[in-house]
Amino acid sequence: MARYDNIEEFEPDLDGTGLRIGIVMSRFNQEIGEGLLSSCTAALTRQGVSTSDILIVSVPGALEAPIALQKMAGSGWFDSLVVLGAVIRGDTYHFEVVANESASGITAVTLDTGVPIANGILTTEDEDQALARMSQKGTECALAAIEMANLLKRLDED
Ligand code: INI
Repeated sequence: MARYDNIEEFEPDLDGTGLRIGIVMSRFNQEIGEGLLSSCTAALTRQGVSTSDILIVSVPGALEAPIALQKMAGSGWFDSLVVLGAVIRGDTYHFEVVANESASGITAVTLDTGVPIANGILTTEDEDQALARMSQKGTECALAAIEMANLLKRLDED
């Protein structure tokens, strides 16, 4: 339903039929990664993405995610990518380095390649916060990946 008369608007399209989705999961804080992955894959298939059109790869930590995403984006096979993981504050400055560098690397890949990436790297104070957020964040990322793949296809067509 259009918001305004005489102004075209693309509605969010959450139909995952035919879309090819790549997922990169960080194994650091693996329990959180697995929780994110489970809600993400469930949401993708609920929206119509075929299991044979999903590829899951894992990396040691969030800092390794951007290069895996870059390779997958460059393959030309994926309509959208999702990155999942958790960076949990410890006692050292390393938290800031991992949280900030992984996020900026992920943004650089998506803008350099034009392939949408849903960023599901949680950055939390402790493990409980990450456990509380993982199910919703995995679902959100699946929906964001589908919506952005469809939006970019639509913008290419018109
Ligand atoms: N990687 C994460 O994914 N989460 C973290 O919380 C984390 N911390 O806290 O150190 C983390 N570090 C590992 C890092 O991503 C790299 O794997 C490592 O530095 C080797 O390059």
